[in-house]
Amino acid sequence: MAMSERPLGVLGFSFNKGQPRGGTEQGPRVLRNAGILDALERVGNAVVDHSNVELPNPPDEGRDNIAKNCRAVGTANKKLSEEVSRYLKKGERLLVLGGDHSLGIGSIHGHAQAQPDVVIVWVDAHADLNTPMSSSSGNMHGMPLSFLIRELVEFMPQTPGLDWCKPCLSAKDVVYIGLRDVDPAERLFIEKLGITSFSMQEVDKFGIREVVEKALKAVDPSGKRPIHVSFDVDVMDPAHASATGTPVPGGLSLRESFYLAEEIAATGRLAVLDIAEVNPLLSNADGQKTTVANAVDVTAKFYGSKRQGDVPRDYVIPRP
Ligand code: 4U7
Ligand code: MN
Ligand code: MN
Ligand code: MN
Repeated sequence: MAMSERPLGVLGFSFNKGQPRGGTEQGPRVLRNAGILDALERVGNAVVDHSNVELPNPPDEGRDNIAKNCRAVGTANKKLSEEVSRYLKKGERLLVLGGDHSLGIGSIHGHAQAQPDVVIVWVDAHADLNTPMSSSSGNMHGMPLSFLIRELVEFMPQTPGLDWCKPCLSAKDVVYIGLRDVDPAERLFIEKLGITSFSMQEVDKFGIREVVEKALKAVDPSGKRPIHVSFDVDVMDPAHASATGTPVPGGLSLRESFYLAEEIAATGRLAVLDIAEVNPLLSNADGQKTTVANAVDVTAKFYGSKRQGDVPRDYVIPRP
């Protein structure tokens, strides 16, 4: 079945322990309340809401590890990985609503179990490639890719809660779009491993159109492999997404975000989309509203909503 005809499963990942601020656990609720399911159905997707992933009780952490809350992050993501791979194997596409971006661990790990030839488009102001040892914050939302990329094993310590997570990606399967706040070790890893990356500087230089084209070519010249987009809302400029934990000035405009999503939709190969780091407890009332509304609108573009206008399946022109 063509990818875009598969049912679209929606999984909430109500989780905040990959970073220090409360609120990201409310991401799935505020996105659903803002009508995300309806927006997806309107443009012809067969949406199946699997509700939120049931998370195990958070284990005792102790103070023995540099990756903060690693047991909670590990056990929650193990569950997410299992659910993602189960629904994909049933033939669904999946939308994962975060939750903080540590969800990349479970979402991508699960995806790779079901579709080993997956390619990753990481859309973020940050590279999220710190190892527990290179991280200056200890926050695991800044580390997910380090647990997934094979070439990094020699830099990875044993991390309690994450023993189940065996790296499942090659560096060449990953491409970044939107970077503008990258730590020294992350920059070195990107260079040493040859990860393709389009920072905001390249967006300025080439324009979003060429960046998206080059990014997809780099990661899959054949244009045949399933795509996993991990979209951190902080990739958008804080003018459009201020209700998030680590906003960085100088980000994607709403139009660039829409264009990126429309082009990914046009590939017909989007298998999993993560929407991460919406935090409705940050910013102000206006910022919260626009962040959630923009996240919903961008998500709809990833699944076929168009700026030229949509005609819902059951629409009938009113007659006198
Ligand atoms: B997000 C940071 F140091 N790199 O590791 C870190 F700048 O999921 C930020 O992209 C990580 O929002 C941001 O803590 C993680 C920091
Ligand atoms: Mn980020
Ligand atoms: Mn991120
Ligand atoms: Mn962030």
